[in-house]
Amino acid sequence: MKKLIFILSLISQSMLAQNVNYDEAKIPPYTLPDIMTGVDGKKITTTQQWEANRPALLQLFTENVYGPTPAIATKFHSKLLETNSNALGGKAIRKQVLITFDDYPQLKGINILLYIPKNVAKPPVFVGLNFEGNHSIGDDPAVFITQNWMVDFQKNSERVKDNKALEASRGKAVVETWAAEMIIEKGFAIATAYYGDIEPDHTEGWKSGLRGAIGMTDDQKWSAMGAWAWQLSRMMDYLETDAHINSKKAIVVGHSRLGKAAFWAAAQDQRFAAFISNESGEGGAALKRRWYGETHEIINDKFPHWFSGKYKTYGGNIQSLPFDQHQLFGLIAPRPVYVTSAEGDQWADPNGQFLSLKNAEHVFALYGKKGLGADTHPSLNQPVGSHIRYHYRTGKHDMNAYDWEQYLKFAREVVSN
Ligand code: GTR
Repeated sequence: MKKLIFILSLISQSMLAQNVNYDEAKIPPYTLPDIMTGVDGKKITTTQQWEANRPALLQLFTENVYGPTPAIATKFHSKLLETNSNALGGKAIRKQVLITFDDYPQLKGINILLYIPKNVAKPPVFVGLNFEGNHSIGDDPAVFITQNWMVDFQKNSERVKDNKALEASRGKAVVETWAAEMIIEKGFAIATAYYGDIEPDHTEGWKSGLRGAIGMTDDQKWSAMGAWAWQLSRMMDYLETDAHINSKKAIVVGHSRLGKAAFWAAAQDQRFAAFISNESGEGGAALKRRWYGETHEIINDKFPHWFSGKYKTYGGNIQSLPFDQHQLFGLIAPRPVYVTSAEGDQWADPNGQFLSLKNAEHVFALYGKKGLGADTHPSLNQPVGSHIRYHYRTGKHDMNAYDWEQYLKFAREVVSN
């Protein structure tokens, strides 16, 4: 009988999970794993104990979500392909740097576009991947147009044809905004690269991307998210060599799926000084156990290449996941974190993103860092918190100028500490 009830509850859980819920009152009760209990089951009360727990917790996410990052033994080279000291109306230095890998000539490399403010010595930098190519983030005519495979996000054949970007797509990114002028004006640099440089974002993309190049034959062992996070760390390797940049103040930022990738990069790579999650949602900032918006089942069904095989085994039984996303924030502590949601993006579960960061407060508190200063989800356009911050803005699923205004305020505090 007990077994039957258990099976029935699994079936009903998995039926729920295929549907999308937008009603807070319908969310079945759930219990989050206690963030202050280590993977070994022992209570954590000190920073030393938290840090001792860190590798095992990282390993839990590695094994269950992204797959282990393979040891990629190859030499990287960075080459300055183009530079100009009068970019963005004379306010910035532009650099286009290509990182190549000795053993994988089939990968065209990572093309980093940098804008560096001229009036600041060694400025801090925002690092992030973009969806539609470096040339799409602004109308700068000198930025190279990516030749790599691209998702036709806009369904506009004048901009992207046969999954290749055309000149007409210059400055026409609609998926996210990179407010380059505003960022430069405030004394920050930008380093961005196209995520398709490392793996084309489709189910077979792994074959022609990094995973295929290093000889992987099982696409479920490591994941596209793992590969894109790896790309961010290679960008960081480059930044450490660039005398124009303060790589100790590198803030990794990402929107949506690229927010999910940036989250994993920030958790693994402690060289990133802070993390900004722009509407990263399911598989990103949002709590996995909440049945609201996109579900575990839907994301893995639609994007089977984003996460590793083990992750999929939790389909229909998400309560058995040995962690939840608040613990991924714990892995970033004590570094500052900013999480955002939008009214028009219920798919990403705004309250689930808020609660996830909220439930990580205990770890930040160990380091004497203040929490969000709010127990419940804030109203529209009312950012809360300081060292860890959250906002819920009007508008749709996007990274827009309002977001950047807030990020710049946050970043100023990050760099002054
Ligand atoms: C959606 C996906 C989300 C989010 C988004 C995006 O289709 O369901 O998880 O990642 O794409 O990247 O814009």
